[in-house]
Amino acid sequence: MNKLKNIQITNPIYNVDYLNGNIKGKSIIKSIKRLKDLAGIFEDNNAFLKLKQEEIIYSVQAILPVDEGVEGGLFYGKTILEPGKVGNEYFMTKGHFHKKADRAEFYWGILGEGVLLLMDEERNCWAEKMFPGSLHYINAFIAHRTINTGDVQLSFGACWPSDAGHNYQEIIDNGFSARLIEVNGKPEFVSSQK
Ligand code: M6P
Ligand code: ZN
Repeated sequence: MNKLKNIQITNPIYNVDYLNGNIKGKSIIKSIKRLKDLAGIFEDNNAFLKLKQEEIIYSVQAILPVDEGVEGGLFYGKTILEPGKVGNEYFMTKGHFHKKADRAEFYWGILGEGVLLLMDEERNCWAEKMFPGSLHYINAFIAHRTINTGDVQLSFGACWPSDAGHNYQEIIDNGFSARLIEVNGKPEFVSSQK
């Protein structure tokens, strides 16, 4: 047996705190979405305008080991979505199709409870429950949005191809065909005008 002295065991570049999903390591980017960044997403615009526009609705931490758009790499993210509502509609992410629409993604629940809203290109919607340990395979060609239905922050992880990109325009123009609102203290889907 020859000893290989030139192979070192090093610490990994990234770490995940398993209690809260926080990621640590080199060049992690953070982006914040305030209420004002979500104009046009919620149905009740009067209720929207009455809320503090600077309020943080969600923040994303992400590891981008390669440049966005590069084929073959992976991105890793963690999102914290605050609890709350605009009128009777729960706080949610903008949601998107992928720019390269044939790219898939994994989401998983870390803390809190919520709903993953999914929509195909024919605008058919369905939804999966999110909770600590839930795991969601989001197929290619499927738009995805997360919704916090609980009283505490919803944290979830994500992993997606580095060349997937985000197509927000379709959602800004036409929205999802279903909205999740609170009725008698419980989430219920209603059809969406936009
Ligand atoms: C996850 C990933 C990211 C996405 C983020 C927030 O972390 O899907 O790509 O940016 O959620 O969602 P959105 O881009 O729809 O605001
Ligand atoms: Zn995505």
